[in-house]
Amino acid sequence: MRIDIVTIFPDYLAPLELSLVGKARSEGLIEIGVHDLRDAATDRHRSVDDEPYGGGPGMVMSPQPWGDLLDPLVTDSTLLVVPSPSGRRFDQVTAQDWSQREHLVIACGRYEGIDSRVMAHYAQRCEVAEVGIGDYVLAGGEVAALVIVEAVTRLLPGVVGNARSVIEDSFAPGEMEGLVEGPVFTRPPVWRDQAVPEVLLSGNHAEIARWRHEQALARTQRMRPDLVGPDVNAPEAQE
Ligand code: 6GU
Repeated sequence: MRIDIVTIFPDYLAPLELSLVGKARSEGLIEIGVHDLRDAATDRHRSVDDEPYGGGPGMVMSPQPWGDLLDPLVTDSTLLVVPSPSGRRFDQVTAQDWSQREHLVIACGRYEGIDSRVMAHYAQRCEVAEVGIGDYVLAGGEVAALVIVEAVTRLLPGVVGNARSVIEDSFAPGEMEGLVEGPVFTRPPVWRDQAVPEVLLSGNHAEIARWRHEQALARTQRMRPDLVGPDVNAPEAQE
């Protein structure tokens, strides 16, 4: 897979040289290109934004630099990703889907966003997806691009050493589908008066799997009731 990222802050994407994504790049499991939008500006100030038509606060990113920079990057098999707080939510299912694509281009907007005609134009040439990463407002798409690249990269074959850790992730389809993960423990067996739950030391794998599922369900009910609906065993649900 190849991912091209377009931004006015290429340095913001330096973390993509580190850790899991950095290793996947050096092993040739993914190619990532970072492009400075200002390289496509035509005036001596390298401007990429202008005042919004119709008035209002802030600035809007001009279509010309976007068009000039994206034209040579986009093919009909590209998925053009536009991070935006007004996009549909980026989730694990989306990450799974995108990890099968051959080419993503991520267009990071700043200010009040990118002139809407850019998305309309490229929607005629390739698939375009506007996505947000949560219900809060960031200063630009770069952090979302980091999130998307990491979530997608770790799903590529050969990137995560233990394939089970990807399969058994929170939100991943399978046994724990729709649940967040429960608590985990490692040595020592007692730390500051707290013992590791007995069942995990029992060696009974069926019991352990059952316990983990119970814990995952309980934690999901507590932390993410939106994922499982109300707990019918909770005291306030009785009577
Ligand atoms: Cl993708 N961009 C910005 N600017 N803010 C966000 C977001 C994206 N997702 C949530 N908030």
